Amino acid sequence: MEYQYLKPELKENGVCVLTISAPKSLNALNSRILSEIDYFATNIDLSTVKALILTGDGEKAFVAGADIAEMKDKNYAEALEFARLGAAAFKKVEDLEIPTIAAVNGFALGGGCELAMACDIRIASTNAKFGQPEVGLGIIPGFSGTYRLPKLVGPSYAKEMIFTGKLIDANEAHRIGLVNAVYEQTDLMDEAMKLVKMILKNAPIAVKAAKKCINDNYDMNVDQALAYENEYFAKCFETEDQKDGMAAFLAKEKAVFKGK
Ligand code: CO8
Repeated sequence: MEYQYLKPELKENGVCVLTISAPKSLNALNSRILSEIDYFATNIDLSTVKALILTGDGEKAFVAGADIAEMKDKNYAEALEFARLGAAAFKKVEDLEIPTIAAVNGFALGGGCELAMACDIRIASTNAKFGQPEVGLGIIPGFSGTYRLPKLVGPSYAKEMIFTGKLIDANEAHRIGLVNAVYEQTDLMDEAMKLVKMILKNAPIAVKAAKKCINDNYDMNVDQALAYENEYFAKCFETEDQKDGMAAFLAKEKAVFKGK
């Protein structure tokens, strides 16, 4: 697929910066962009790409939501198809076997907030604004916001955001746990890169296993979740990284992991 709206750039250490670029509509998600995100997540070459930073083009918006102009005349069946397209694409982003950071550089509204929430970690610029304003348009979050927002901030803040449709600023998003940190916009991408580099110093198979446990455990009961974690913990002992990591610690050295 030839990208019209995505700009993937491979940076140092296998870090891919994926920029969503539809600046005339503040990077609003039309069905073509959703298909491109789905294609990107399906076809990403994990032998090359070791981490993903997702951001929006320009200084004003990460993603200002689903494309309202495209949605406005949809009927039930078309809306269902559109919702499923977005939800499936975002689930593929969530399931990527590499760490993903949303660098939220402005408005992250509706589908934009939902896309950020499909990433592992969110950091924001001081001008970022978050919201789920759908009920003000006569709809509800349709790209998994009713599922992921309560997981991140708890049901009470999630309901307040979704029922009121109000926008919150980056500091408030930080306070309620929707973002991990807030930076000046000029520093945002450097900070995202620093965070990724800290993660990439660690054993990649272990980071991947931790991500899988955290993501999958949420929907299990406690016994299943603990057994699942036990299994992934034990599997780490079949890796060279575990042997190298522990040997390096005991030798008072820094491990250099091979990802094997
Ligand atoms: N869709 C389409 N176009 C948009 C969107 C959008 N979500 N957001 C902004 N734009 C366009 C504007 O129409 C405008 O276009 P033009 O220049 O042609 O008039 C351009 O971007 C610039 O926007 P503004 O002039 O409005 O810029 P402001 O700085 O005045 O305001 C805001 C910025 C506050 C971000 C404002 O644009 C806004 O409120 N946008 C809409 C935000 C919103 O409601 N988002 C949620 C959309 S619904 C959604 O995401 C549901 C997801 C699940 C769908 C499931 C479907 C079945």
